[in-house]
Amino acid sequence: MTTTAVSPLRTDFERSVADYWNTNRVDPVNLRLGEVDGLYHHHYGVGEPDWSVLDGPGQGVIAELHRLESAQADLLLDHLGPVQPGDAVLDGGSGRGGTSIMANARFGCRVDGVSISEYQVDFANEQAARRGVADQVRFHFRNMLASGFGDGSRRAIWTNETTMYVDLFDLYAEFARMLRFGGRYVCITGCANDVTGRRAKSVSRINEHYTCDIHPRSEYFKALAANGLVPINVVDLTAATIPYWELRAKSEVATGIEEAFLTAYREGSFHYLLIAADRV
Ligand code: GPP
Ligand code: MG
Repeated sequence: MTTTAVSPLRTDFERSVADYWNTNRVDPVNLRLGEVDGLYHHHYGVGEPDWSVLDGPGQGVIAELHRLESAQADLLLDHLGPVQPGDAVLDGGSGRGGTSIMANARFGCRVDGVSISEYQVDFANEQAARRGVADQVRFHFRNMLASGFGDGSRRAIWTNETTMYVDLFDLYAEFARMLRFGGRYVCITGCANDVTGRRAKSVSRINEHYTCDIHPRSEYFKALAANGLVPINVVDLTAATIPYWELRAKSEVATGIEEAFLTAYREGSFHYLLIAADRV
């Protein structure tokens, strides 16, 4: 594990977030899916499920949920652009490492992941070592708001469902500093609908469940524009993620948060969005 001399946890809020991820270790919805092929994700899924898995043993449902989550990470990577083996990229809020390991497998690039959960950093480094890619994929106990990588050092940066933990203006200032000119930023996130979603109960429930603070959609575009990040693609993935939640609600690893997501997406108070932007 790589640590910085000064703790990356700067506020009580950050300490409570780190505490959530450090202590929430027995999470079958993430561990059992990860055990399918050793890619451990902390994000949701997209695409049409094979509903026939519901007629078979529970393991079939687990494998199908995992396939949809890996499809989500693949979709994110599709938007990163032509990353080359010599490039360095950054995973902001890298969790147990799934997206980072997939990025290295696809592009052969150097990947750094940062997380404020020491447990997650250790877990993810173990996965990289197990796969024999620890020299190319490294996870660090650092705060993505001040991760310390060099100016212009990154060909691409992504956040896979992690931006609801931070101030977007601070985050994109830091990302803009590290991205080289023409570098790509890709975000997948859940965000509140400015039109109808700011005070939706279902969104509040999600915030409470994960100790996060979901931003309105508008905040993303304001913060990107303020930091020289120009959107090239915006994809509303809401319809593509609803079936994942429907399948998850029927699975043996449902956590109880499924109905809140389904309600929020169906009532339109909440969107699942992919945003790709270029550093200019
Ligand atoms: C967690 O994924 C993801 C978040 C905490 C971000 C919140 C996402 C939104 C779109 C609002 P996870 O895989 O750890 O969650 P779970 O344990 O429920 O599968
Ligand atoms: Mg999960």
